[in-house]
Amino acid sequence: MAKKKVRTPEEASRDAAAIALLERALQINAETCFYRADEITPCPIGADGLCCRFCAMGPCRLVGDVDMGVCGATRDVVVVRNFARAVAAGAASHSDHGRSVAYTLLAAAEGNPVYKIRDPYKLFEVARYLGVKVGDRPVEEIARDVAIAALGEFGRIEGELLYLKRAPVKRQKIWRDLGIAPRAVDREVVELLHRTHMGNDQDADHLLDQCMRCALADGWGGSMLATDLTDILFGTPAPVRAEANLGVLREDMVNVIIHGHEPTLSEIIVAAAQDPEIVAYAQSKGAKGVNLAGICCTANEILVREGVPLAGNFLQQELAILTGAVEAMVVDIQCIMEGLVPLANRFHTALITTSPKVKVAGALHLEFDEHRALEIAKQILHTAIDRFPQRGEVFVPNYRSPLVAGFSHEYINYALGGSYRGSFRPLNDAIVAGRIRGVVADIGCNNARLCHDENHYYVVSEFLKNDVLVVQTGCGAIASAKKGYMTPEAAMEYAGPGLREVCEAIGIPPVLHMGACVDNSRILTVLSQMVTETGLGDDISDIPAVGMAVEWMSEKALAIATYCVASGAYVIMGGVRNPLAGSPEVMRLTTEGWEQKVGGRLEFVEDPKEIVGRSLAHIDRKRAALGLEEYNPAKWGKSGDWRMRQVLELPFEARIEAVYGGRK
Ligand code: NFS
Repeated sequence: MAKKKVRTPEEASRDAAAIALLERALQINAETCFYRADEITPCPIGADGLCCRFCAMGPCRLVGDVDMGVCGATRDVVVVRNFARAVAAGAASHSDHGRSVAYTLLAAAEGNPVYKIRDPYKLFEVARYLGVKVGDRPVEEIARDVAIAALGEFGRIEGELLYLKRAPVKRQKIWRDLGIAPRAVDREVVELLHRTHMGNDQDADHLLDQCMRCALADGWGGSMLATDLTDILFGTPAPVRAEANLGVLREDMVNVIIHGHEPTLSEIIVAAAQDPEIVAYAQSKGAKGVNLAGICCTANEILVREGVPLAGNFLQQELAILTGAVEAMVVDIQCIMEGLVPLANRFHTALITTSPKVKVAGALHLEFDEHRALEIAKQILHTAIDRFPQRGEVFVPNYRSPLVAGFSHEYINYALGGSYRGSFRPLNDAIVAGRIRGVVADIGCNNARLCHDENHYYVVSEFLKNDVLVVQTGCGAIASAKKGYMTPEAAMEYAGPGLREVCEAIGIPPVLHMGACVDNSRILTVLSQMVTETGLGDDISDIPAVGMAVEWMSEKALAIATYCVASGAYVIMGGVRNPLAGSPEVMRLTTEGWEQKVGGRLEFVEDPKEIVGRSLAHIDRKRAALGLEEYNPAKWGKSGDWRMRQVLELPFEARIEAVYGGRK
C-alpha cells in the first residue's frame, strides 16, 4: 500500500520550537502524534457520528442506503447518542476533578499539615453560596463544612445545584422552565449515560435537553467547584509574570515536566523542588537544581498561582521528551498520550503516573496520597534527579516568550475598579462606547489533524485587530502565551485602537489568561457579573460575546461548549469535522433549536476565516440589539502611549503640529 503523505514540520505546526523538534524527530526517526495523524485516516462514518456501537447487534454503520440500525435507531438518534456520550464523559472528567479537590479541602480542614487555606476570603464567599454559616467560627471548621457541602453537590438527593443561583435570574428561569436545571452532578452524568443505553431515549430533541442539563452540572457545578476550592487551597490567581515554550527547559538543571490537570500534587512538587535537601541532592548529581515546567492544564494551574513556566500545550508533550533534557514527566489525569511511553523509553526520561485513577502501561507508578503528599513529591524528585547523570545529547530549541497570566474574575474586577470600588463597570462602559467591540473566549485544545496552533494564532490576531477583548484558558491560552499575546506591551503591537486604549489605561494584556479548562467557570462568572452591572442586557445571551474552541479534540471540549450554549452563548467549534454532520435534523436542533430554547447556538466551522467572520457578525448583531453605537474604530486611538510613540517618530515640526496644532 502506498505510504500516506506525511506533513513537513512547517506544515504540522506554526510554533518555532515545535517545528525544530519535529525536524529532530525526523532525524532520529522518532514517531509522534503528528506522524500518526498523517498515517491514520479518520473513519468518515464515525466522524459524522453515524457509527452505532451501543449494543451487540451492531456496530451499525448508517451510511449509503442504510438509515436505520438493526433496532430501528435513526440517524438522528445515533448522532445524538454519540454526542451525548462525549458530553457525559467530558462533564464527568472535569467534575470528578472537582470532587478530588473537595476531598483535598476536607483533608486540609481536618489537619493535613501540607495543605493550608490560602484564601480564607474566597472560603467565606463560597460558604455563602453553599449555605454554610461563617460567623466567627474557626476557618478550619468552615472549610470542613464547605468541603462536605461541595461533596454533597455531586450526589444531592433533592432540589437543584446551589451554584445555579450565581447565574442571572432570567437564565435560571429559562433552565427551570425547560426542566434542565441540574439536580446533582453525578445524577445528570448517570442519567445521560442511562438515556443513551440501547432502547432508551429515542427522541433527539429530548436527549439533547439532557445533554444541556448534564453539561450545566459541569459548568455551574463540578468545574465551578473545582475552580473555587482550588483557589481556597492554593490562592486566587492574580497577575504573575512567567515564560512559555520549550526554551524554558534548562540544560544545567534537572528538568521535571508536570503534565495533566490536578494541582493537588504539583503544588507540593513546586514547594519540594525548592527544599534545600532536594537542591543539594540535585547538586550532588552535577545539576544546579530542579527546574519545573508545565504542560496542559496542570501547567496553567501552577502558572497562574506559582509562576511556574509553561513548557507547552497538548501537542508538545511528546516534543518535550524529544529534547532529551527531561528527567521526569509527572502526569496525573487527562490528556496524557500513551505515545509518551515508547518515546520516554528512547531517552532517559522517567514517565511517572501518580493518580489512583490513571496508570499507563510501561510508566512508573508512584501513587499520590494526600496524607503523604510531601514524601511522594520528594520521591518523584529523587527519581528525576537520579536520571540526570544518564542524560544524553540534549536539543532544547531556544524559544520562549514572556507573559503575564492569572486573570481570575476577582482580579479583573479589582483591576477595573480598584480595591474600594471593584467593578465590571469600566468593561461594560468600554463595550457600550465601542472601544471594545465585544468579547471572545478562545479556549480548548490542539488537534494533531490540524496545523498545531495555527487556528489559535489566526483567530486571536484577527479579534485583537478588530478591538475584541480575548480571554483564554487551557491549551489555547498556552498558544497565545507562546505567541507573545499575553503581555501588556502586546496591546501596542496587536490590538486595534479602542482595545489598545483600554489595555493601556488598565495595564492589562489584550489577551487574558484565565487559567485551566475547569476555569471556564470563571468566564461564566465574568459574564454573569457583566449582566449584573447593567448596560448589556439582562442575560448572558444579550452580551456581544462568542465562545470557541478552534482546535478542539477532547470530549471535555464538547461538554464545555454545551454548557456555554445552555448558558446563552454562541459557540463555534473549529478545525475538525462536525461530529453532528450525519444528521441535518440534529444540526438544526443544536443551532436554531437551541437558539429558540436557550438563546445560544452550537456550530461546527472548519475554516478559521469563517469563524472570525461569523463571530464579528454575531457581536455586531448583539450590539445592535442592545441599541449600542455601531462599532467604529476611527473614533479611537488618538490618545495613549501608542499615539505618543507615533508622534515621537515624526519630524520636529510635524510633532509640534500633532501635539499643539503648530507653533503659535
Ligand atoms: Ni482542556 Fe486541559 Fe488542553 Fe484540551 Fe486537554 S489540556 S482540560 S482538554 S488538550 S485544552
